[in-house]
Amino acid sequence: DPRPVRADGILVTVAPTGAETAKADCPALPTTLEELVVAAQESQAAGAAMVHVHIRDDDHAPSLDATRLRDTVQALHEQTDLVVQLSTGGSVHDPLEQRLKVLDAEPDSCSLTLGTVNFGDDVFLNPWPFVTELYQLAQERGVLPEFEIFDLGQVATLRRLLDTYGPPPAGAVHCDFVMGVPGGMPGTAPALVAAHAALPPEVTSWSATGVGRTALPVALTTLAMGGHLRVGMEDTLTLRRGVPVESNAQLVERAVRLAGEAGRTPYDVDEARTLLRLPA
Ligand code: KMH
Ligand code: ZN
Repeated sequence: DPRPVRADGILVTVAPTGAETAKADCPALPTTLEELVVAAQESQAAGAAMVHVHIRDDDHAPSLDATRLRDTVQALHEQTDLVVQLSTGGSVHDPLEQRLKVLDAEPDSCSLTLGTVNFGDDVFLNPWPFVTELYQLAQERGVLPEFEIFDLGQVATLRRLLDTYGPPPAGAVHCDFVMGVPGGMPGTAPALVAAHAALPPEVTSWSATGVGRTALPVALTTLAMGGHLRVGMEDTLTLRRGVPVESNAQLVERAVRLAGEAGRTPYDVDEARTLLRLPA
């Protein structure tokens, strides 16, 4: 049976880097391992309990290098207490085979996007056979999948996935709505209400994030609905019009402040592990 978790808590996930922003355009973006560890430590101190990780190579370009991924997971485990989630989405240019190999780095959790979606001028490819292979791999390896939902139809794919392959390894069905991507669902209150209403009953927890200028409306709607929050420079580079984000911790601090006004305080890492049914 799942352990109980505090009802007035909130899971804050930080997504510090992503694959879309160039270091040259945003020097504050953590692209080296050292910068990532500092961002993760500061984010944990500010109230984050999980980190969603994309790594970069020596030229600050997105990478899925196996050794680098392993070293990153190890460094984050040694130097923070955060739940470490590796992105299997990578960048829109990463081949599917390489995205499956991400699990070899033995993260606590991996992202698992439930379908293909236009992504600006590009396509973020997640065909059904890839989704099922990644899901079965996560089940075999005991890695917690975080189901990423970019569009309403992807909720139906979660239904099909659970019906066909059964529940995730430890039973937690954790979803994250990524809203406001050009090509996906808009980052608006009505879109979040509709997507949330369509979730299967097996879902045990959910968070949401809005990219770009939708960050704040999505966060406020999520708090009103009792969901959890993902924030970070992967999704948001300005605090408000004309005010650049200086650090990931700044976005975590804002999320914690808003959650506090809604009567909720951040889960520490032990509580987050309870919520996500990960080993203590
Ligand atoms: N970079 C996007 C193409 C994920 O991390 O799983 C995909 C993405 C989702 O960021
Ligand atoms: Zn990502």
